[in-house]
Formats: sequence, C-alpha cells, structure tokens
Amino acid sequence: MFVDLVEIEVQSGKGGPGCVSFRREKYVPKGGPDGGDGGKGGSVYIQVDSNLNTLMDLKYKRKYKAENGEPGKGGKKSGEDGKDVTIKVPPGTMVFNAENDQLLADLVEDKDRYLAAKGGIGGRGNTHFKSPTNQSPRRADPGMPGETLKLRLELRLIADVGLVGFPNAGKSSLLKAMSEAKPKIADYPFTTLNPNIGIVKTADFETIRMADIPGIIDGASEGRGLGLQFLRHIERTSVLLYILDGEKNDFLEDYKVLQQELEKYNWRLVTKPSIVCINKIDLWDEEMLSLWKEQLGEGYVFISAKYGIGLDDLKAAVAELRSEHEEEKDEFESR
Ligand SMILES: Nc1nc2c(ncn2[C@@H]2O[C@H](COP(=O)(O)OP(=O)(O)OP(=O)(O)O)[C@@H](O)[C@H]2O)c(=O)[nH]1
Ligand SMILES: [Mg+2]
Repeated sequence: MFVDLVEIEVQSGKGGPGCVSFRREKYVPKGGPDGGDGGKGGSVYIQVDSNLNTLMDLKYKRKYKAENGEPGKGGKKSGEDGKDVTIKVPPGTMVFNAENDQLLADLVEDKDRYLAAKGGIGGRGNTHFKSPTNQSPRRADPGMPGETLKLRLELRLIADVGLVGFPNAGKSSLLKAMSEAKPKIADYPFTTLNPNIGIVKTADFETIRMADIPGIIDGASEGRGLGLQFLRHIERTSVLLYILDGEKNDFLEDYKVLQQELEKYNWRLVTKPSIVCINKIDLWDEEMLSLWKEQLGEGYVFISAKYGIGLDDLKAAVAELRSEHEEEKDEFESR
C-alpha cells in the first residue's frame, strides 16, 4: 500500500538522575562522594532510506519513544545512555509540526537525518558537588525531561518530470517505454492507483526521474475520480509532460480540463515548463497525422508509447527543457 501522509508522535527519553553515593572502603569510615552521572535520554531521529518509497510503515506504528537514561551509580559510574530511535522514511519526506504547520525538515538525500526529539541530559552525580565547605554533598541533579511532539510527515516524491493526463491516456505505458519501471497497464481507467517513478536515461547519459501519477478527470478538484491528492508528487518537478489520448477526437478538450484542474490545486503548476504529447498515433493514418501536425505546430510531440514511435524525440525534448529549467525547481516547492 502506498501512503504519503501520516501523523506520528515522537518522544525522547528522560535523562537519568545523578547518584548520591559515598565511597566505602575498609578502615575509611566516611569516604568521599562517588555518585556517578545519569545517562542521557535517547533521541528520536527521522532519516532517509532510499530503498523506501512510501510512509506505509508509519501508518501502523504511530508512537515512537526513545529510552530513558539510566540513573548514575556508586563508584563514579555513569548510567547507561538511553537508546535512540531512528524512523526510516523515503526520500522526499517533509516533516511538519502538526500543531502549527511549521516545516521542520525537508529530507531529500539518502541518509539525510533530522533530530526530531532530543533526549534529556543526565543529572550530575554528587561527586560534582564536593566543595571545601561540603565534603559530603548529598545533592545530585535530576535528569532533564525528554520532549514530546506531534509531527505530520508528507511525502512528495522527488522527480524531474511529472506525467499528467486523463485515465487511460497512456501515462504508465510511456513510463514503461522510457524507463526500466514496470507499472501496471490496462485498458480501463484508474489502473494506476499510486505514483510510480522511473529513471529515464538520455542520449547524453544523464538520468531523469519521471513520475507517473493516477489519472485526472474533469471535477477532480471536487474529489471526482481519485481527486487531486497525488498532485503533490509533481509539485517539485521542473517539467510537466501532458499526455493526451489520440484515440479520442476531443483530446485538446482534455488538455484544457487538465490545466483547469491543476490550476485549482496550485496555480504554479500551470506555469511550469511543459511539453504536450499526443499518444496513440499508431491508430492514425498518415493524413490525419500530417493534418494535426500542421494545425498544432511547435510544442506538441506525437508519439505512440505502445509501439515506441517518437520516443527519442520526446526524450530529447524533455532533457533539453529539464536542463533549461532545473534551477527553477525549488521555487515551486512550496505553495
Ligand atoms: N494503440 C495504443 N494503445 C496504447 C498506447 N499507449 C497506451 N495504450 C493503451 O491504452 C490503455 C491505457 O494505458 P495505460 O498506460 O495504462 O494508461 P494510463 O494513462 O496510465 O491510465 P491510468 O493509470 O488509468 O490513469 C492500455 O490498454 C494501453 O495498452 C499507444 O501508444 N497506442
Ligand atoms: Mg497508469
């Protein structure tokens, strides 16, 4: 199951209390203080694991608590530190404070790590309180408390190019044809229920991450179909690839609807650099193809994902547009 939004609670451990203790040796009736410090409370970290692509595991386990530090001991021995807890998340996970919506971390690269709740420090044992006037201090510090936070984690897949189209237009077919990804393809709408990512290799040995998301229909912004919930995954892309279904006579109408729906979700999406491709041209005859080419002109690419027609040109066009606009990617990240 694909999950891209969860709320969790994290709690770091308390520091262990410092110890009050005195040295006991034969023939030394009253030894000096030897109470050790309390151990540090464990912290809770959130860390990227690039093998993951969903927040599913967090859906089933909502609370994460690190261990408390152990109390200090006699003989100047410190208590053990509490164990940390590390929550693994996929690349592209954004961490928000669930209470005030503040963005706390945007975890993108593998191993990126965020300290979500810091463990309390351990209390000092009574050895620290010995002074010329007090050789037998009975004082030690308590450990510091841990912290508890409610967090919202939102996954926005990291991709360079996002595929947008009506159900059945051939988005997954295109992803399959251009990359090593193996998404499900079928002749009914809403075959794709979760985003897929594929790595496209260009002629210049560059790699482009392409995201295929569930289809969008008229009224998606009002919740029709699968709604617009998956658009968050293409918010970070630098380029959008609209895919229109050449089997339909009114495919240009679909293009308008797609833009309207995207705009309702986030107007910035429609200002992104984009390429429009018309798919399934294998179903057209030569005459129809040249008529449409003439009518639409520049900016439209004619392809057949299923039979591999026009894909090299499309790949080149995507690569060029991506390299022109890569630096703008970040500007679109927040709404
Ligand atoms: N003739 C022809 N059929 C195609 C082409 N590309 C895709 N199809 C067919 O169109 C149907 C839908 O393809 P998908 O790739 O699953 O479409 P999708 O846009 O991912 O659909 P959803 O996941 O439902 O949004 C399948 O039956 C494909 O075989 C093409 O270039 N030519
Ligand atoms: Mg699909």
